Amino acid sequence: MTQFDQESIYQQAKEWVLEAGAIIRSSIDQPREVDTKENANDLVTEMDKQTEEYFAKAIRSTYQEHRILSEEGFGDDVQDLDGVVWIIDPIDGTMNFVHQKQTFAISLAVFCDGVGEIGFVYDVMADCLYHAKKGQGAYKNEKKLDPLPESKTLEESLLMLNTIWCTPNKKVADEPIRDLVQTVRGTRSYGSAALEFCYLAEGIVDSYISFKLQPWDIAAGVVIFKEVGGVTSQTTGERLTFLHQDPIVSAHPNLINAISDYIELKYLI
Ligand code: 2AM
Ligand code: CA
Ligand code: CA
Ligand code: CA
Repeated sequence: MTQFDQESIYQQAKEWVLEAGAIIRSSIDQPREVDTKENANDLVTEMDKQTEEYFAKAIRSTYQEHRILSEEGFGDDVQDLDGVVWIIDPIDGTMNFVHQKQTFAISLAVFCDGVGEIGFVYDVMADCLYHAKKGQGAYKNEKKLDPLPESKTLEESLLMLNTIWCTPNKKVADEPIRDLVQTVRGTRSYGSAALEFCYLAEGIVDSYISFKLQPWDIAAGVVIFKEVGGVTSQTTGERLTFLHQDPIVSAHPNLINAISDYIELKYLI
């Protein structure tokens, strides 16, 4: 078993997350170099790269044996989760960062032998830090978050999803999604998966479905949400891989049951 000093790594990671966030915040109004990746709406900026490089340098100079799984290419070629792996998205919600200058986050998780031990999601412009250590509860800044309520029904819940999936779409079976949308009280879409998990943890929204999230989009949020009793799995019911893109559903277990009763989640992918 790998040695893991949860408290000291947590304190070090927190310092780096707050520092990286302060740098982004101080340059929010500077002109951006915006490039595209897989398609015209898949954006990346110099600040995504600069921030990831900041974390990679800091981690490598402090923890030589740790590995990094991250979005923008400064990490390692990670094919398994043995040992200590930092899973990092330097800016989650790049479209929000570019267009709205708010509602984006740094997402940083530390896993040990495949187990999520530490999660940080930092809403940079709000200066709001969501954080958790495995087994010790989830926090929004200094405030401990309450366990999720047991009794909420689908009809009184808010569902987060990408509204484009409710329109005819070759990749996703849109009819069950439309039925679900018509059953819940309302839908929301915030544009940052990491923050969406934190809103679940806060209890201000209730369930989340997304089809193509990467490990760095979800790792920290999953650690945080689990601490209030939330469950996240693949839409097939299988465990998350944290190694490649997974279709995910996330909610209190009772709501996950209600969603899977209502529509066959396995048909959604
Ligand atoms: P990103 O901003 O780090 O790319 C947007 O709905 C959410 O989905 C964000 O968390 C975004 O992360 C994530 N996402 C994952 N893959 C994406 C892609 N190919 N294009 C746009 N957003 C993506
Ligand atoms: Ca991206
Ligand atoms: Ca992301
Ligand atoms: Ca990103």
